[in-house]
Amino acid sequence: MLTLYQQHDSGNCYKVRLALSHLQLPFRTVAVSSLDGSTRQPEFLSKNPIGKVPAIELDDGRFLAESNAILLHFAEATPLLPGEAYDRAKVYQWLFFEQYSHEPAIAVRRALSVYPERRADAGEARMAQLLDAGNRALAVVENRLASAEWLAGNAFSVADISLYAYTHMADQGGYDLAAFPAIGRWLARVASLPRHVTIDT
Ligand SMILES: N[C@@H](CCC(=O)N[C@@H](CS)C(=O)NCC(=O)O)C(=O)O
Repeated sequence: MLTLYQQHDSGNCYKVRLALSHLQLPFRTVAVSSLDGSTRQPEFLSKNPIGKVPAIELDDGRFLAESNAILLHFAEATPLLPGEAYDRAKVYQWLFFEQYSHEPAIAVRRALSVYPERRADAGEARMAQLLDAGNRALAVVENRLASAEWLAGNAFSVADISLYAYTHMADQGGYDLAAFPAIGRWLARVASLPRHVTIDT
C-alpha cells in the first residue's frame, strides 16, 4: 500500500490526501514533522534527502517528494490531468505559480501565525511583505476564476487541488478571503465535489 510521510495540518500534505481521495487510491500515513525535528533525522532523509514532507513511498519501494510532483504522478492518465499539450501546460503553469508565488507567501504567513515555534520569525516587516505578496497571488487566482469555473481548462484538475490547499486556509494567515468573491465560489465548488475530504479527515 502507498505510504504517505506527512504532517497532517500541512497544506502541502493535504494536497496529496485530497488527490488520492479523488482517485480512490488507498494509502497509509506516517507522521513526520519539522516541528519535532523528525524531517531532519537520517531515517527520513534516507527516504527524502530534501528533508520535507510530503514524501510518498510507492508500492514498489520507490520514493517521490514535492507535493506537486506527487500530484502529477498520480494524475497521469486520469481526468485530473488533461492529455492535450496546451491544457496540460496550463496545469503546469498553475502548479509552478503555486510553488513560486502563492505558497511561499500564503503558507509561510499562515505558519508564522499559527505555530508558536515560528513566532520569532514573524517580524512586522516580513509579515507585511508576505501579506502583500499573498494578496497579489490571490488577485491572480481571482482574476482567472471571475470568468472560469476551474483554474486550467474547463475541468477540475490537480491545479485546483494544489491551489485549494493553502487558499482555503489563507484566513489563518490573516488574508481576507471576503475580498475575493470568485475564489469563495470556487472554494465551495471544490468542497462540494464527490470524494472531497477536508484537511481534518
Ligand atoms: N515544495 C515542497 C514544500 C514542502 C514543505 O515546505 N514542507 C514543509 C511542511 S508544509 C516541511 O516539511 N518542512 C520541514 C522542514 O523544513 O524541516 C512541496 O511542495 O512539497
